[in-house]
Amino acid sequence: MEYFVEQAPSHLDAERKVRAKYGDNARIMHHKTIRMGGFLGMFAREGVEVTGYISATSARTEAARKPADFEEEKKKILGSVKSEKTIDMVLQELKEIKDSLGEREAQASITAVPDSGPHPTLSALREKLFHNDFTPAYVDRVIARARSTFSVDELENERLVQDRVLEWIGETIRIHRLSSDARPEIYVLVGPTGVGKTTTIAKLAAMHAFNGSKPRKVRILTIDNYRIGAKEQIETYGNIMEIPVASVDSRQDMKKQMALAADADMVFVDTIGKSPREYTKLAEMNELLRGTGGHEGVHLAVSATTKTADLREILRQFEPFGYTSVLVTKVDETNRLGNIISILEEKQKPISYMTDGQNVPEDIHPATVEQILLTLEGFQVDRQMIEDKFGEVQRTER
Ligand SMILES: Nc1nc2c(ncn2[C@@H]2O[C@H](COP(=O)(O)OP(=O)(O)OP(=O)(O)O)[C@@H](O)[C@H]2O)c(=O)[nH]1
Ligand SMILES: [Mg+2]
Repeated sequence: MEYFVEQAPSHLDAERKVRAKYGDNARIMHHKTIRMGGFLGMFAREGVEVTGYISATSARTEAARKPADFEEEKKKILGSVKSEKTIDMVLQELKEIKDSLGEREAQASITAVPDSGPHPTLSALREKLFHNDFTPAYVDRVIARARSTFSVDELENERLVQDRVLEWIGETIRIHRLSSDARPEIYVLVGPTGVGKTTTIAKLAAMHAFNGSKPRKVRILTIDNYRIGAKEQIETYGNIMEIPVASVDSRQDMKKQMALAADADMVFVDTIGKSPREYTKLAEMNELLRGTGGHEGVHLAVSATTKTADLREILRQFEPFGYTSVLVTKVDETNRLGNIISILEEKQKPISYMTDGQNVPEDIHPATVEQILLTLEGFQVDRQMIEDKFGEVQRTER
């Protein structure tokens, strides 16, 4: 079997290149993102490398051609043989060959189930999904579903296809809303270093403390006493917003502070940024957080700019905290949320809030399916349709 490896700037270009070079029998098995061009590692651009093989489905045409050739061969052979006996033997042999050719033809017609390659609408869809950083497994599932859902005529209607696909993507997004009856309601934010936890805690505290006609009595706790300036950072926000801030450094201390905050409606807890690989420190912090009375209110902050593999790792390493939702920060720094959508679906985790800037308290919004779909590049989102489908039924977890 003949194999090939081709590189191109995009998936669509790679598919076109393969079709042009190897024809319709080329089958792409694997694709990966690579760095192309550049000099000494600089100025390299992102591209894709596809690997595949040339399918043998052309056997069908070969087999179809054989019966005609067979008659010619028969004439030639019969013309060259002398005795009757020899002719009988040759005829028998020819019959056997003919039977075996018939089998091959039947076989070829089975293996050559019409596979005219991907429809252009599906190729374009695949390209758009990859462009938005959806994982290969997610893309394959969407394409397989599209292939089995749409007729050839429907595939000609790109708008219809993309509207349905947006609905499918929307169905994979789960939304979490704060709806605890506990008083005070506790919101602990854990996550890797520098994702924006402290800034987000300040935004959340402000959002609820100055909630128009329904202001809530809010407290902030921080367990980050170790790094220079960390405590001051959250205290500065607290002072400006006139929200009390206290620091905690042990499980007992946490219990004490929780008792002191018994009159509050909500307690927001900022934590120390931890690399998901600092297992011991993560365990210590987990122990300290138990002083809040449980895991109910733990949420994980991840940055929208995190690489897919790292995202998967972070969600796994913070699992012992029993986080109930994921809060996505720095959405303003990327236009590609496909990796977030794919990994949250993979891990079956809901999303609660999204932050999109450094301004406190403005740059935070409760996540909605519509808002997430609107970030996708290359898709025209029919807001009314999405609102009708997902507006009311924002699934909640807890
Ligand atoms: N662009 C952008 N920057 C943000 C956002 N949220 C926070 N930041 C910035 O990210 C940087 C880190 O924010 P912090 O709130 O200190 O992050 P942290 O997770 O508390 O960091 P550690 O406590 O060190 O783990 C700051 O410069 C913030 O202004 C956001 O939504 N968008
Ligand atoms: Mg911090």
